[in-house]
Amino acid sequence: MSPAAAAASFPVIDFSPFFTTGGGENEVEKEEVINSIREACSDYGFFVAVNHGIPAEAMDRSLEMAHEFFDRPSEEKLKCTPPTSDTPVTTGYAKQPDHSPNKNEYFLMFEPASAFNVYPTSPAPFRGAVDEIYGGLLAMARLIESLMNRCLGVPEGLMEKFNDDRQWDIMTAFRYFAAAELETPDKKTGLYGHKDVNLMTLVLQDQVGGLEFQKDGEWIPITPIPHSLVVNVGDIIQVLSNNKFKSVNHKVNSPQGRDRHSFAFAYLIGFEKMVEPLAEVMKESKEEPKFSKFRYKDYFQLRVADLFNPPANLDDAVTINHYAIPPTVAAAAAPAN
Ligand SMILES: O=C(O)CCC(=O)C(=O)O
Repeated sequence: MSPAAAAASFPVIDFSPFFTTGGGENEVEKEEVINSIREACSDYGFFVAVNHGIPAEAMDRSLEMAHEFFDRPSEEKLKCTPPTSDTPVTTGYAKQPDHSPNKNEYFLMFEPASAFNVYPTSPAPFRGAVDEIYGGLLAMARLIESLMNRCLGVPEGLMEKFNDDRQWDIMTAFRYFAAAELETPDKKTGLYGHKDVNLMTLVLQDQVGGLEFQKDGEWIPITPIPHSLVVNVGDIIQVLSNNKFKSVNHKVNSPQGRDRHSFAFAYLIGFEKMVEPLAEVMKESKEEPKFSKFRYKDYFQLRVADLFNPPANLDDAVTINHYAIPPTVAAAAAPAN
């Protein structure tokens, strides 16, 4: 789908002003991008980024490598698991267990320098390709974070300073299995509806489709735009922004006829960080805090437990509302001006 046609269904933001040189005119265009991000993050909780500076060839190469890796026999893929797992999530290859509502297999890694990563030895160019795309996605996440900082009108660099630990960002390559025509609807969930337990997620997807975001109760299919990135707000930005930006429910439907491949980059914060609405955001908007303070690690662990052992009723899964302050209590807790 072309960016212009897609823009009728969901926000598409052109980042080229940040990747081309220009005079004062460029500053005006950059400001327009920032306004579009502000609108998209508050109205939709997501947007699609085009002309974002990650080379198209690097995106194609990483998807191609993921394709080749997942096509290898199971015994070979299963060699790609760490000897022990003392990390917040386990790196390497895994397939969702049969009882899981999620019908996919995946390869997960931390930053390329992490000693916890376990890469396959074949295809040989796999490591170079995924390390390269990791670098591109991280750079883009950092740019978007700095722009969100501006959107929120808080002092320059505040979010970047708060979010200064990069060791646990997670990139996952997914293969979603094609569903057979006659399978029951519960077998057609590539990834069940969820909001992300992070600051934001950046997704690079192939042209198969299946990713959907919810807005006002309706599911919006994100028809793939070649070489675009899908960016969504996660729970932590929702808390830091005191509900100005919304973490968004999304899911992946199992594709028909052929498998779907994607890379999802989860931009996290340090696990020991205490999270609460930024004082500067509340000062700016003169609002009361809408969430109580919590340690990121505690929330992350609750969410990961649900992910690997989903409750029988998925509506019972833990969400960020676990920490929401009911409006009447919030009003009473507000600092006196
Ligand atoms: O693979 C995708 O397109 C989406 C992945 C996703 O929803 C996630 O990582 O939270």
